[in-house]
Amino acid sequence: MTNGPWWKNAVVYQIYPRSFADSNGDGVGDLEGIRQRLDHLAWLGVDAIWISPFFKSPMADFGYDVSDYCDVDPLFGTLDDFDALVSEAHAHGIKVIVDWVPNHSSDQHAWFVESRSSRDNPKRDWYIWRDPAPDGGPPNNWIGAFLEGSAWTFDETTGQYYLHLFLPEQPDLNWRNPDVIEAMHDTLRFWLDRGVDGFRMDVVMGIVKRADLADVEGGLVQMADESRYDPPAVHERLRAIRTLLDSYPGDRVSVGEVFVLSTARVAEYYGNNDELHLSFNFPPLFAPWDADKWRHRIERTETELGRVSAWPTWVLSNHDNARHRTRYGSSEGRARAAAVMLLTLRGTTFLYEGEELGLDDAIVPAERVVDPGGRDGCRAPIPWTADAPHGWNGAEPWLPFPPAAGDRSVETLLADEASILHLYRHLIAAKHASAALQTGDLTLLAAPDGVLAYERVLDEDARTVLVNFTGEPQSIDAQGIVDVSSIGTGEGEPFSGLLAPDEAVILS
Ligand code: TEU
Repeated sequence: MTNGPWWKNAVVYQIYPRSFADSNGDGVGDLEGIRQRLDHLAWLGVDAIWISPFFKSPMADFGYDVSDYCDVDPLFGTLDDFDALVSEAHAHGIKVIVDWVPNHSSDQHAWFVESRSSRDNPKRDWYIWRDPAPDGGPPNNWIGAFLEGSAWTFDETTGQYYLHLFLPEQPDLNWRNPDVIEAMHDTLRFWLDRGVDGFRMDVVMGIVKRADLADVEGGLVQMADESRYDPPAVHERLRAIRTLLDSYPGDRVSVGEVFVLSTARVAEYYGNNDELHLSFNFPPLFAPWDADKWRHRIERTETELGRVSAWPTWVLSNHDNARHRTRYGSSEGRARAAAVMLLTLRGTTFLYEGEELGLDDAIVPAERVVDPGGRDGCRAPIPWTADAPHGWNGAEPWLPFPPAAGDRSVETLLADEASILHLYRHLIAAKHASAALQTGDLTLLAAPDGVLAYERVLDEDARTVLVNFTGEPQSIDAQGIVDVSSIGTGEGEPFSGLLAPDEAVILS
């Protein structure tokens, strides 16, 4: 309804394909499973799906270790399945965003197999190889994510170390090598030519490392610390990627996983409207459920991104962090209030599969732990039906179900008009129906302690949003008709001036 590229007003739904829907009964979700659930996603009202990696992979990092950027792993299906998914998604009015992992490949990728075969192999310089330090140890003090050991692994055959910011099975590509840049651009073209609408770009702020590979401070928090990277060189790579994307018709979008914990720094990666179209902004995701903290995060986002006219994104959960319901004390009331806030903040909304069911993290017993990064809980399978095995017919799913899987299944919540699933649907529809909620300015309003209040305005269209972060009733001086209440009371009536515990409302 409003002008501008589609992604500005979009609600994007992240699918972690292993855990979404399993069509062939092997206990792992697949592309055909996603295709079969498109009607449901269209009913929910999402504009786009972002699918976490489904490319060929030995699965050391469950797909974030890619051994062929231009093929589908047999676990998830085939390229034909992907083409069918894209065309049916488009027929449902749903765009498709795929996950691009440019920082590193799998150690099983043909490029790395060649690179490690000899020091003079033509692909040697496609990865980052260095001699040992004088004491024989790693070339610097960088730490790799997840295992928390050195980011360097020694290769016996050629007597050098290779760099991996993540697992040893995820060697970092050398983005200073023009052949690597060209080969990675080709992988973008491959999916663009197949009709994808954009890319989520994995750890994209780190693709070029500082030239001197010097020691840095900070140990385990290194991932979010740009001192290991070369930001000016990264910006240059991002401008080339933007030019490539913009050369295709139809507003293909990039959303960067810019894992830096300062919104001012995140803003840099939008460039001068010539780098990323969108970037995740993680400081709000890491904020606790606290009205003051959220007010501060919203202020920072408005100011810092506003400075460079960058369009914000909002996300509360993903496949790397405990689900927000769990983080906020496993409270359904808070999960509902958070949904009202998420869908009414100024920017593109990102949902993570299962948050619309109010899922908590699964409790994963030691013998079923599979992720070296400790992220299994938020990756539990989606319960589709009330009765076990919840639509996962066949093999036991690769991870245990989340708590109360039957009560929070799609089937159970669909049948209950008051459920959180229906609330998400109402909220998505409310966003789509209001120009103010889509592109209107956001102004924070005065509110009692524990309450967050803001207004969204575009021309004649205005909405007021009130979020009670406390477990107590709160009175607040605000006028309007209740459009949506997180607890479903008083809708269509004038606002009473009283918010129930954990209640959030949209007033028009
Ligand atoms: O994540 C990168 C990353 O920095 C996060 O894993 C971060 O360390 C974590 O969120 C801390 O809470 C991306 C992917 O999202 C992740 O799944 C991959 O494992 C990783 O890159 C490597 O590809």
